[in-house]
Amino acid sequence: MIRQLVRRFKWAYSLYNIFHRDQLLHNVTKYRRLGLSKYYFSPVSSKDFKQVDASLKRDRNPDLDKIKSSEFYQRADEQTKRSLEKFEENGFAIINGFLNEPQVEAINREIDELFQKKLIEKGGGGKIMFAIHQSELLRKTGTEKSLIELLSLLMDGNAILFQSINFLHGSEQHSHSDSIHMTTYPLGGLLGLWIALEDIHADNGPLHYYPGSHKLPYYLNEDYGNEGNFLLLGKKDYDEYEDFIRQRIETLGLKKEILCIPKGTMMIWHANLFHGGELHLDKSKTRKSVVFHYFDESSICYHEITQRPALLRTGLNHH
Ligand SMILES: O=C(O)CCC(=O)C(=O)O
Repeated sequence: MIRQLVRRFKWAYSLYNIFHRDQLLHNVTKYRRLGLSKYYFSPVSSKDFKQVDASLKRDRNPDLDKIKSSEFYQRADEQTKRSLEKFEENGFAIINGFLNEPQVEAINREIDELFQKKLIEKGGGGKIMFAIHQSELLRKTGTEKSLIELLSLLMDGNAILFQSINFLHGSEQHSHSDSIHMTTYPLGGLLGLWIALEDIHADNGPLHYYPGSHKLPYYLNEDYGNEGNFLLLGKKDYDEYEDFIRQRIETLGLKKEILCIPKGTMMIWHANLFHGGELHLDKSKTRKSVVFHYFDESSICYHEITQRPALLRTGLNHH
């Protein structure tokens, strides 16, 4: 009981934030611009933005003409072009042959080597977090100029690489929107990008997603009774968020699609697209993949559930 309360005491995270001042200071001018009186170390959640003056709110409007004249689009095959054109409508785009076979193999080799040298490791849920800090190849892949230009246009902002997650096996993660984990103000300032690092079949834990689900409201703390109060975080477990999303999917009769794709193919998803991992049925197989998450540089980014501002490391995005 006491442990629970201590874990929910949201100001405890502020101490952690104080030790990461450099990665959080950028928020202060953003808070000021919106008329919010917050310190760089303060908790932040969607509730804080309800008080923002309506005239300061901004929508995101990706410009299809600019997307079509981007270098990335111009280079893409016809199927990929059609998919990019439908990003607004579907909430995702599938990019054929984003990496070729030697590029995929080189990344897999580098990941193996980093593992052997114990420079990266598997954490909870089999996730290998932030290999971009160790792997130059991954970092370069995720920050390639024409890709960043495309992502910036898709999010109508300035995309910066924030995080990578490598998987060797299917995540089996329940359906969710990334906006509960990496929320932004204004909403929609995030993109997920998923690259198959080997062929993905029905039995090695493919990704699933719900086309069009990004148009639903952004379901945040308030929607599943997890807002908490001035001192404490909400008391709901993450399972309850997942149950809430499952119920929305059932009630709305959303249709799931499953992403079986050859290695090197990439999917880009919208900040609010419901997605997750199918069961990894054949455990004798691996499912190598990498996810990159990008934030819009001018947005405020935070973790809605724990109300922690996201730590943004500089330097990643320049090479
Ligand atoms: O790779 C997967 O199976 C799911 C990944 C995912 O849902 C995420 O990174 O948000």
